Amino acid sequence: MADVVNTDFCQNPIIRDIYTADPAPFVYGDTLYLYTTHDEDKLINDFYTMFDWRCFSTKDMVNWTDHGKIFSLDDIEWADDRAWAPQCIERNGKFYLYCPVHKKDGGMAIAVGVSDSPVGPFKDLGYPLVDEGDWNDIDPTVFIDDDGQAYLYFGNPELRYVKLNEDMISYDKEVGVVKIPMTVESFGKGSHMTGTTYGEGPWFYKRNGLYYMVFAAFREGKKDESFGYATSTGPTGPWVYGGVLMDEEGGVFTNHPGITDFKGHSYLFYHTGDLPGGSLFHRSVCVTEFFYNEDGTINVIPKCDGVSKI
Ligand code: FUB
Repeated sequence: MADVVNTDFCQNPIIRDIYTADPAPFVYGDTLYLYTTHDEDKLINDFYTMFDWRCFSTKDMVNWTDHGKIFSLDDIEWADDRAWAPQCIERNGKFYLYCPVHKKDGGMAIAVGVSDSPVGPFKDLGYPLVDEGDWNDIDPTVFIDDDGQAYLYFGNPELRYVKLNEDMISYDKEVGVVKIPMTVESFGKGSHMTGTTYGEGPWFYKRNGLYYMVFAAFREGKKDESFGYATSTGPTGPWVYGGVLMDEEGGVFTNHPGITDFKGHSYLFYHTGDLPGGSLFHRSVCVTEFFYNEDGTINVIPKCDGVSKI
């Protein structure tokens, strides 16, 4: 955990005793819960070595509680690897943690853990929620609109979504998996496989009537991920590219955005290689406060030392 407690400042990286990545904030009541992935110290095959998901919480952005391992590959009988970027949401008193995993029979798919508490324990459905049989099914981001319709967006290199049913553990099979048109107008001209900047790690939310899609981006001529964003007047697009949200500041190949408002402040969570021993496979979660322009646009957000107590 943060080695600075009971002061007025939360120093980045927030979590300092293990490597964490892919931050997913979730505000419930007076508490901000932060779900993360966990980069193991010891690598297998010199690749992402990630077996479980972690949760931390705070009421003031400075004092953090470590809730430990709240869901893991051991809880998902049909998965064997890659406990990757999750997101949690609540509906009707139940908490749903959407998690990409590698299936025992190959390919990536999206699992759902269900719990009565935001800090788990989460119980797997017993089968994947989204399983298209390809490698695109990663990095789920979930959102419930004002009319009650829930959406789960996900994907690398394509952004896709499903309309979740009220139960949050199934989706509208008639609509199916919808592929968002990967155009330069929506995601900017970039160097990822679709020719746009959109890479992975989408983060979907709505603010003041505008829908935001923030994502990890590949810009032309850059080797590491930055963040970009697009906006829309509807939950399913059309998306209009808004520009760069954060430059290639992580110092490692990946980055992953998580955004929330909390007690009157707007926060962007991201990850870097800034802890001692940091690397592409040993990342650490950070946070910065940021501000919206009056028209809803967001200027480029710089990486920072940390945030103040609220
Ligand atoms: O952490 C594993 C993968 O790397 C995530 O799913 C991606 O978003 C990237 O951060």
